[in-house]
Amino acid sequence: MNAHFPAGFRWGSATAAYQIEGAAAEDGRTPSIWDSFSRAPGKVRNGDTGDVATDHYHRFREDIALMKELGLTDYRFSLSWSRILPGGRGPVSQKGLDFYRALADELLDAGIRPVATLYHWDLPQELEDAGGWPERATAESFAAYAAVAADALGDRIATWTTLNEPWCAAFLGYGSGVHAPGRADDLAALRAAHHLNLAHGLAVRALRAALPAAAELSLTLNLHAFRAHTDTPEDRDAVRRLDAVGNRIFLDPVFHGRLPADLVADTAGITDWSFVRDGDLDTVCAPIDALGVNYYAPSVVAAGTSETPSPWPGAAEHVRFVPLPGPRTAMDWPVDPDGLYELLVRLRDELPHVPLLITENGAAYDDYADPEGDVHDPERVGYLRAHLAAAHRALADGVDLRGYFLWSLLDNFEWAYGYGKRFGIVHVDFPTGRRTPKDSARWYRGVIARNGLPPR
Ligand code: IFM
Repeated sequence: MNAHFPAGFRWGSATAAYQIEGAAAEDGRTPSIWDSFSRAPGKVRNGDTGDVATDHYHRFREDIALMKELGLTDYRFSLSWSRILPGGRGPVSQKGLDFYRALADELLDAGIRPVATLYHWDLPQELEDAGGWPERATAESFAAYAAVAADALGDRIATWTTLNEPWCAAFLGYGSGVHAPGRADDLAALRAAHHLNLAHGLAVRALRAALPAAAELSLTLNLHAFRAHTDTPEDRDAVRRLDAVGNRIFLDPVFHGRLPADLVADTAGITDWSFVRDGDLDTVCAPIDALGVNYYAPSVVAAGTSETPSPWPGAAEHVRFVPLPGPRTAMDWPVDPDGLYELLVRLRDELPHVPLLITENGAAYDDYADPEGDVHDPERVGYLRAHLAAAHRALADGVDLRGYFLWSLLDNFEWAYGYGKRFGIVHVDFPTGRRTPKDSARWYRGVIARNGLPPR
């Protein structure tokens, strides 16, 4: 197959601050909800925390050298809010800003475009103590933080993402409680979703005011690829419900300035949505330059009932998830590249004028360094090849896809799974911090060098 990508296609990899930086209490950084959650007994496997993680805070130069070796054109990372604004608001930490300045400079020197995400789940604990994302004030604080970051870094960083996967922040953080801050409250989750949308819109306004006109602004969503188990009206309605609370709860406000009417009806037993104020939805739908899509696996759904507490308010009592047959990753997620194609084509049809980036895609496997110090990960290479082929098929079918960011550069802190799940194309020996590129890193380097898939 002659799968070449368009000239200028962006080849990146992605990480997030809490998952890699470490230096949790250094240079003025204050705790985030993940520092607290990972210390709460039983919340994260093995009691792992991000205190040290991959120690990227001290090793970023070595990591950027690895990125340069790979030939990355772009590197997607997130800023730690409480490293820049200890406590989430108020005085700025110069040392925090200096770290990201140095990181961006090193990237630019290596010829790699920095792509900064403002929020990848690490809400400053003080803001959670004041109510967190269910409260409107958090969205306002986020806009102030966005302005600070843009003022300080806008001369070096041209590509900005407001939020990463607000669905997870709202529904895993406040709905099922399996992520920080660990609250299980349907109303809080729906309020959080709206305030995350509002935070995005307010931040877009703040970024536009502070950044040069050419700056590229985006939002990253983990859009769900749902398939009905059968073609019955009941199973199709299960998809509709999940699509409302999983996808359209973000897509409709951000791109159309409205709440999905069926979502409002489905959740009427939980809320009347009166926390959405006049003008909010206009703020949320401020124009952006690209949509980031994170994709790992699809879900097959049928009419039924899900376990509670569930991250699907208004849908959980009406849907059940049907396991997909076939290969699975170490996360027990199915390997199904067609889901990526389906999602991209849907977005082509629904948002024809919005350029797309795949801002995360990748797989965890049980990798280990063999006695020669090599890490052979043929399953990951297979996963990546199949998903890039699906992305290429989408391009051929008219999807305006501008780039691909592999998750992840390094093995890292995989949230509630701690260090037990390895997504990196570079192996990290956590006790020593030693980095070893896996076979998949060499394979990805080949993809980037030829701007296409190598022969098998
Ligand atoms: O590690 C996470 C990342 O932080 C957000 N998207 C999914 C990845 C794998 O679970």
